[in-house]
Amino acid sequence: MKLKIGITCYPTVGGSGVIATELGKLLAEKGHEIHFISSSMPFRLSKVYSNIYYHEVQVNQYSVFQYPPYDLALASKMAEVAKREQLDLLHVHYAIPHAVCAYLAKKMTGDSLKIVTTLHGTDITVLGYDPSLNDMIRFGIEGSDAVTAVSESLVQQTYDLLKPKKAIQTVYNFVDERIYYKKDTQELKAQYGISQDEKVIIHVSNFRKVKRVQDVIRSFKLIQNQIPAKLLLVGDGPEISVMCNLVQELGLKDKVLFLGKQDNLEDLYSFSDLMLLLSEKESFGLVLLEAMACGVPSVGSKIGGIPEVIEPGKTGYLSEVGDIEDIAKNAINILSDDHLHKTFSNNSIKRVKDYFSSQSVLSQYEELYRQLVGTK
Ligand code: U5P
Repeated sequence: MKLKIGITCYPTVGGSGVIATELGKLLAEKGHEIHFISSSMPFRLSKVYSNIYYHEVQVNQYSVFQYPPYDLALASKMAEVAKREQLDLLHVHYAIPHAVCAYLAKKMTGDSLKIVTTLHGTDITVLGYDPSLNDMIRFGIEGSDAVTAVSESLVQQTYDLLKPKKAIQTVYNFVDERIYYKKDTQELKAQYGISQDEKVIIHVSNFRKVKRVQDVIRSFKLIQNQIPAKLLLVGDGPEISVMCNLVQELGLKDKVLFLGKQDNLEDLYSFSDLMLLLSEKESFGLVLLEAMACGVPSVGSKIGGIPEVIEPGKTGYLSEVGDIEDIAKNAINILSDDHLHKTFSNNSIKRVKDYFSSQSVLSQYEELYRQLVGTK
């Protein structure tokens, strides 16, 4: 059964945009017709697919409006595309505003269009606490035909916070194993001026406060006291200059490399020895999964969806948020024992294959679509 699927996401760098785009590509490879409906081109859609279409949402600024009506422009674009292309369903990523826009589009097109909403985190963990948005998020969830969330923890948090009368199913994030696997990138390691005997610790994020990059830097300080190591900080965001100052202050300038935003992260993961993700809120932690797929063990905080990704004592360790000493102890444990490191590395690759493979996640979404649309 081949379906016509509209996909809406925030196409900026971030886990939800990556997953929405990767899912669209995988669905297209299975023969489904995919229509991305968003304000700009999803960022990882870098080549031409004959069955992927892109419909840009344009927001006009009329003088009668004090604010550009993005939500309404998106809803009418969804309705227009759904009608013209005879879409079977809209799969939207983020409840606010996308699920609500999809609901409007459904009502505008005669009610037969199905809506699948995937919750990625911020819509619940941040917006869910805003009483002025609470009812709207719940409305978006309850107005969807099916709702998924990227971790058990996010499902639970959604029920606790919003108490929606709707079943929410966990469908984990995934990585494309054709891209994320361990390659020989030792040459690249040398180009960064990192010597063979130095361990490489990597952190990838959007450098927002919630990621607690200061904990990455402070625990690295303790780690490099005991083990020759370099820290790669990848990504960009509001905290970057604060972090540059901290590195300077701690005398780590020669050991911390700020790489900014990067593509082809698999090349960097491939010569890394440890991933640190020490956020205070994280609904999943896609970068952990990407690193694991490249054989990198990890230390993460014991919050949100991270304990569903890292298997403590097998693929890495969990520490309490902000417990720098424990984080450093766990990191040193992995980095100082080659045998343990190898075991964790192999276990990481296996865990991704067993629980987060693209094909198994793709099948779960396809099954969900089939249940909604029936057999055509
Ligand atoms: N990302 C990049 N380049 C960067 C920083 C992040 O491609 O410089 C990607 C990560 O690879 C990941 C996503 O897929 O953005 C961030 O996921 P999350 O931290 O929002 O879960």
